Amino acid sequence: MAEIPDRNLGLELLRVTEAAALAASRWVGRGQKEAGDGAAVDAMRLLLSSVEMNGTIVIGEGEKDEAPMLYNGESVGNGKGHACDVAVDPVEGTNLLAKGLPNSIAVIAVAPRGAMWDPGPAFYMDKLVVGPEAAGKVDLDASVEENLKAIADAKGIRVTEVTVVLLERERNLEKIRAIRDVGARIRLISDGDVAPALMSALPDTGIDAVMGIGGTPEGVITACAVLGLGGEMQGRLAPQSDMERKRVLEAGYDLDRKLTHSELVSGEDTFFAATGITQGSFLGGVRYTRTGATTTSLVIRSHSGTWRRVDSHHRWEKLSKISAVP
Ligand code: VTB
Ligand code: MG
Ligand code: MG
Repeated sequence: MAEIPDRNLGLELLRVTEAAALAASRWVGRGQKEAGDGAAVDAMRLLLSSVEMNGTIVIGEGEKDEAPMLYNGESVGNGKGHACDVAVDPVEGTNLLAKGLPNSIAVIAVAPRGAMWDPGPAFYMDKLVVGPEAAGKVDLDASVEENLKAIADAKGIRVTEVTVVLLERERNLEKIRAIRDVGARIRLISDGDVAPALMSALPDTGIDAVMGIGGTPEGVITACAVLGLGGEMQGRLAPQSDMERKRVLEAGYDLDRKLTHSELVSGEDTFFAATGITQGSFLGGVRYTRTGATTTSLVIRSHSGTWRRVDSHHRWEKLSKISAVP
């Protein structure tokens, strides 16, 4: 007899990121990133309380003692069921939100307790993210040229046809130059390297890789998605100040260690959900209609390898009768 299919927690997490995106969408382009972030955090917390899990935030908004802010160590979920680690970024790309620029997303990832690598005081990480075709063929320690060639070979395109996304930062200039030397194409972004990382691991998005130094928490969140999508991510801590370096070393982290996505999140039971806030290239942004709003989301479950794009239609009138969101 066939086994009874188990639950896909990701489908419940989808409601969490949808609520965060709907709340944040009120702040698109209004120049107030804290207000937008705050709205998303509140919505996320509220919806998380309905999810059946015994979760602990391991990647959150930092240890903010005062307001209930999804701080590290906070318990989330209804307390029942399996113990799990939870990583959130209620608004990944608060500057993008404040300026109304593309690709800000609300994102959450859940894995069994202890499965997520703890970024501790490490803010910055050098990253390399590719999709399933190039998985196993790239190496953070190889030259940019070798990696670009490997990606091109794996995808059956020319190296000049490969498109890489990087954060436009001084710290990434050397890599940008190296990519240009090889003749590959670049998309520079001002913020938000999770959305393009998702795109590099999904088919037919026009993005082949994400490279360069971005956030460590975002790196762990990305690893959860990449694991489920069958892509590959590698990272290495890259502190950007003496203070960060000192704190990271004191906390016992190894700056030379190359971390694979399976080290950033171990095991095979990870859930990931993301919803577009501002209009993005893969996930559409929140759009208002006469009766409510629409959202576009991505849900990934690593155990089955299933990923879904979900278009949702929200109706204010009905929602207001059954919950405080939006
Ligand atoms: C990185 C990146 C994020 O913030 O953390 C960046 O991974 C912070 O880098 O996606 P800077 O200090 O150089 O701005 C994001 O862009 C948004 O959280
Ligand atoms: Mg972020
Ligand atoms: Mg954020």
